[in-house]
Amino acid sequence: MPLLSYQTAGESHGPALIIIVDGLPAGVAIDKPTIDHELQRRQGGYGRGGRQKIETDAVTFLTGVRLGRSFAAPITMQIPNKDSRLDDLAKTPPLHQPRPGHADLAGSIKWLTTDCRETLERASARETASRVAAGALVRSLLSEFGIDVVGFVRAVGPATAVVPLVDTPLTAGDMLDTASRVKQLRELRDADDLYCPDHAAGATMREFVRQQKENKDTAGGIVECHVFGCPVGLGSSMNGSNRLDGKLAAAVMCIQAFKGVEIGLGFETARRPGSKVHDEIFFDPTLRDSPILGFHSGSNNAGGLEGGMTNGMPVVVKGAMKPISTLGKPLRSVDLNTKQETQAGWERSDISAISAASVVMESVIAFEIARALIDKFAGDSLIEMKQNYASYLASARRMPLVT
Ligand code: EPS
Repeated sequence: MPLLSYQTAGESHGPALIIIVDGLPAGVAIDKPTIDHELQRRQGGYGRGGRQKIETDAVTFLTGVRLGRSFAAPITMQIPNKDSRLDDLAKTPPLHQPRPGHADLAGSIKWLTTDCRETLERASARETASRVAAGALVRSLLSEFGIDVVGFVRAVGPATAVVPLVDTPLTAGDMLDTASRVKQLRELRDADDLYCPDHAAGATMREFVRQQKENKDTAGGIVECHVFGCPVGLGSSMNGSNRLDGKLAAAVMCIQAFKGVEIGLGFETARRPGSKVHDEIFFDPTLRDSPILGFHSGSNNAGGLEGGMTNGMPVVVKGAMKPISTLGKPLRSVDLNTKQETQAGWERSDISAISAASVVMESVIAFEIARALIDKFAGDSLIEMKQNYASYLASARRMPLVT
């Protein structure tokens, strides 16, 4: 049985983006409206450039779906590019002036060409539409196990959002009903065109982005993602490569323009004494039948991950996105043909894509969690996975087990 994986293909200005997802068990509902909705969210947000006015991203399924469900075959999705012009040299000319911060210089040298176009077509954040499609596809598997993922913009420029719904530690009782919390968080986020649930902070963020536009500059920011409902024990501490925190960090760091990732309290853990970092453990017998099996904690500094495994608390991941590297007032660079000082090339771009980045991060995290879920409860079909899940929880509740 293959582990869950995905592969993307397609250039920013080629005919289409292609996504192949392999390893989804049989019987998972294919929710095209959710996938298309997430693609549209990725296209939105304050500070986006002209490309998003051209495209209306939506998937077409080419393989692996029958009567609205998976049947364990590889699933191929296609997203057409309306702005397709890869071979049109008049509209898509060679670019010889690498943009500082972009893949242009390293890629051109790596692939032995002075035309940065070939690197940038694939390095472009247009590719993130594919990752959003892959992540949105597996959300219907996660929802079968009561797992939900929600991402939002935490900080831009001088503003940092205050979000009591996730900043206040969840009580044991809260852990039983995270659905209403997720719903409220989504509503607050979706009411803001920067995808920030704290609307006062969102207004300051917008003003910062607007100023960058005026200055012909760009903005980055911090995005945050919470995963509710993970059972205890996804991931493993047996080998570094099986640790879920490492996999999540890799997935986030692989997003275009991301420069940092934190889990839970992250870098702040390094500054505090142990007693102010580690989450104490309590047991409440009335919660024994819940997915957290009765164990809970008054804080979540670990961000739901200890020893590379989920511990039942929400998984919390933050990612730092640098400012977009195509500047309206270009930085200095060197012409790859003449080696003379020049200005960096200019391509149509965004002032800020931080809102889109929150959707992309949510998607890659959803995919990693789905992969870990399939690793733990492996089955060829959803029915088998659910039986394995129920049997695991039943055994965990019966502990200490007599063998
Ligand atoms: C993007 C598509 C790109 C850029 C942007 C994000 O489209 P185009 O190059 O045709 O304008 O707008 O990509 C970058 C910022 C980048 O550095 O590549 C998208 O769909 O998200």
